[in-house]
Amino acid sequence: MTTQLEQVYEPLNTKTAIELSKNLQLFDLHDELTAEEIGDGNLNLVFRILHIESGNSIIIKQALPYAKVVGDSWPLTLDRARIESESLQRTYQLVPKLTPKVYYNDPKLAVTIMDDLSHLIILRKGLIAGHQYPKLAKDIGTFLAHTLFFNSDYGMNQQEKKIQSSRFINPELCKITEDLVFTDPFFDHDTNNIEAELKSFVEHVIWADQPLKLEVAKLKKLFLTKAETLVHGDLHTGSIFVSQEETFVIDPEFAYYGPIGFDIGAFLANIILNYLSQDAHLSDQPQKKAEFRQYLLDVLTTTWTVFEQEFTSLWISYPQDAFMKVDGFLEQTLADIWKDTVGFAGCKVIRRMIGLAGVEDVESIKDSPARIAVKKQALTLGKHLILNRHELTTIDKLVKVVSSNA
Ligand code: SR1
Ligand code: MG
Repeated sequence: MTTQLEQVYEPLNTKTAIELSKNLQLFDLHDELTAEEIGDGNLNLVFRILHIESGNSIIIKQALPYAKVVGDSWPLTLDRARIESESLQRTYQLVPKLTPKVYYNDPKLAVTIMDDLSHLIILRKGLIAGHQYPKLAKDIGTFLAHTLFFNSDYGMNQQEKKIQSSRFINPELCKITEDLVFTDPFFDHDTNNIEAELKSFVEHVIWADQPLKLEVAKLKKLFLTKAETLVHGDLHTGSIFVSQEETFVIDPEFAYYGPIGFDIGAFLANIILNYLSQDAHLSDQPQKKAEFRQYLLDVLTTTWTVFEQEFTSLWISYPQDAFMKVDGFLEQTLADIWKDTVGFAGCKVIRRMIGLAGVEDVESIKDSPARIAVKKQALTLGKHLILNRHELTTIDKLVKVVSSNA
């Protein structure tokens, strides 16, 4: 399908976004449409196109050639839009109920057109408001098991996996993660964003700790080298839409071939950060705080448990390698995934407290001493996860550490 706009890249506006959707015959030429730019992330434009009469709507997402969060001084590849589109389409093959359908993508325009999910809420916002989502943990556990298994050498033809992995070489977005998650927060780097009251704590507890740095170096090496599966690459609670009935994972522009534990660790870390933040958000409602925090702990447990059960069942049903029937190999693989998960979760917790991009869960705490207290707890906990990941061998042990640190 050709469009008038596809030859030259230029950022869309509400008018050209409507034109594009009509040129693509996603709506009729004479339909009365509205367009709204609703992107609140760090990197892209997101337009919601609505046909007022029928209520039908679509999302047009367009990558900008720079990081929106910083400005045009930080150029960023448009190829991430292609990677996001292809990742969404692959994921839709595996878990169609948990990922939006892509209707069109144009690598030159850096555009992906997909289902509009704006009847749902971004999980981070729902959790900050103290809402519980009964299907969330089972859905995310299932999402993780199916996507991480079927894109790996365990669940995909091993030659096809090599070919597929070549389409997900994502050096610029990986570099953002290498810097902002694994490197910069552990040194006095100018990308960090540290509140004045926290600076000396960070100097002593994070930057001066050489054993911590050694463990982070090992985790960064895993991120750099362990090309196990196609990961989402940025699976925080801002990348998930939810309601009481539905769960959808969006935004895989950081997708690449990396360690299985990376996505799991990212999700658990963001649940942990919300858990810690509720100390402040629900400080005047102790009963609700206890109930909501128990819900979040259950999310941690159920997510991992469902992942482990599903991954095991897929391993038994669809083995791609003769060694997968050897006693002990599954158990060893799961133990390695879990250990990586805990370490990555620790890095993700720390980066959100002192790195370039914070999280609303914590930044929205208005009371400054309460916010600093949560950040200190998070830094202490993140460090504990990294240093003790070899001993924190079960989800129950992790949950105990989270609940006893807060
Ligand atoms: C410059 S991008 C900052 C962060 O936003 C994304 O969601 C990723 O987490 C990235 O590290
Ligand atoms: Mg994102």
